[in-house]
Amino acid sequence: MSNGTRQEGHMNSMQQPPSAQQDLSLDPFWMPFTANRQFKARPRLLTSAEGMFYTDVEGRQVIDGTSGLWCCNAGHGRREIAEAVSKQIHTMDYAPTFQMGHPLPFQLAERLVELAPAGLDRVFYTNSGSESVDTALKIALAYQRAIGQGTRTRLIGRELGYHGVGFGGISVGGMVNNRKAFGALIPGVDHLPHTLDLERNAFTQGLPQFGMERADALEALVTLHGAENIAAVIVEPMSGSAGVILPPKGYLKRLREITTKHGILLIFDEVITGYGRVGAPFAAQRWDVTPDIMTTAKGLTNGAIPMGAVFVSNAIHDAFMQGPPGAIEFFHGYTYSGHPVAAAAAMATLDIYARDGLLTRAAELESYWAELLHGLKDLPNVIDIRNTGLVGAIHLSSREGAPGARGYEVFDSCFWHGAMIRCTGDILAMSPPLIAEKQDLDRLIEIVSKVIKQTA
Ligand code: PXG
Repeated sequence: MSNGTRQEGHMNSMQQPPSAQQDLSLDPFWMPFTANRQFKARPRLLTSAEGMFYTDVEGRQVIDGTSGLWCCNAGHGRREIAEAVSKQIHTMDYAPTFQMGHPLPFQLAERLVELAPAGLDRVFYTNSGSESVDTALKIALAYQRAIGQGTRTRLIGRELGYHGVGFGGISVGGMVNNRKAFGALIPGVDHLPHTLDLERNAFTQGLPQFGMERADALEALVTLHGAENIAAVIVEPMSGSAGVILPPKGYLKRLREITTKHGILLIFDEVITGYGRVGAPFAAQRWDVTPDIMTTAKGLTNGAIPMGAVFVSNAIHDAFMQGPPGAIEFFHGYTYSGHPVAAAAAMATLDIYARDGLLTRAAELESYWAELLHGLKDLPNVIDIRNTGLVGAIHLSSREGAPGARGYEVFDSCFWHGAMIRCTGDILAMSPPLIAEKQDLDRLIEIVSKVIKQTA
């Protein structure tokens, strides 16, 4: 398999010794959101997963501090999901949902709307968070047109927002590296200011006290453009990817008030916050603010099979159901919208969430988790600690001239010490599976604490 010219990306004895991986070529796979050359020089390779733990190629146990990528909320190796997937793939591997149907996505939608905030009674399926976001933005634009508000074409996102990687998502998103190489993006987009405020809010447990007034920037945009030109505002109730940035107290309610007042749709991107992460099925319920559209993915299938779901209010859905009944109402959808195998995985996942009470478990663990996290306050280079539900961030100061270096080193070293966390710049983020026991959280924080102390 290997040849002399491509040795660089192969695992050899200088790198990792595992016998089974000796022949693995690391070259052809161009890895996403990864420093490919750095990774391939010393790969972190996982081979199996059970409960709270991954096992790597060397047989090392690595505690999962991030639920995969914020998606394996019920932990790993859930037999019920594997069995549901296997049964479905044997019964019917695939069936279309364009002008055809099969029962599973209907049954799933019925269960999903029971979990969702009251009023979000319609579900549109996608395969990922990025597709959920682009779907939501398209629904918002087409809805405004359907109700005779066709001048409402502008979209508003937020600085530091992450809404996936489609052109819609990066246009409303606010993380510079995800945008700057990709041209003009979609036109007519503005951004609200983000709500990270270390000066006023550092080391707050739970939602920060200060910053609600940052929602008023929306009024300024209405004054600038005219409400009649604005279709929708999209925000993550809690920004995950940018490093766990929480909504200040009263902020989301204020956004709801301003959007309602001006006929602007409010979209919550709950790709991370959905399915129990912040202590309720959705952040909308935890913080008691109901959007018009809600995007989800990740935890919907416990990460086992790709699937996303966009929740939409009846009013929005009904605005499309006009004209002759033989007309297609919304020219949008994916080959795999409502895929039977993904739907089966989602049904089994919802069964687990319900049976084990996982969608509210983060609320039960929240204060224990907060105490553990905030116990790291006095470690070197720690400038803020943030938490809600079963999410936490440790914000490290940046090394002079090398932003992100310290964060990456801690992340990498944690892995070799047996804990998987995430880093974004110099912010360490954690979101353990909702099945975590207190001793799992202890173990995770112990490793992170040790590594922070060891890292200059
Ligand atoms: N919206 C939000 C709020 C997200 O967090 C997406 C959309 C896109 O989802 P897909 O399924 O297209 O990736 C996300 C994804 C991290 C991390 O470490 C976060 C995400 C993905 C990968 C890593 O913070 N969020």
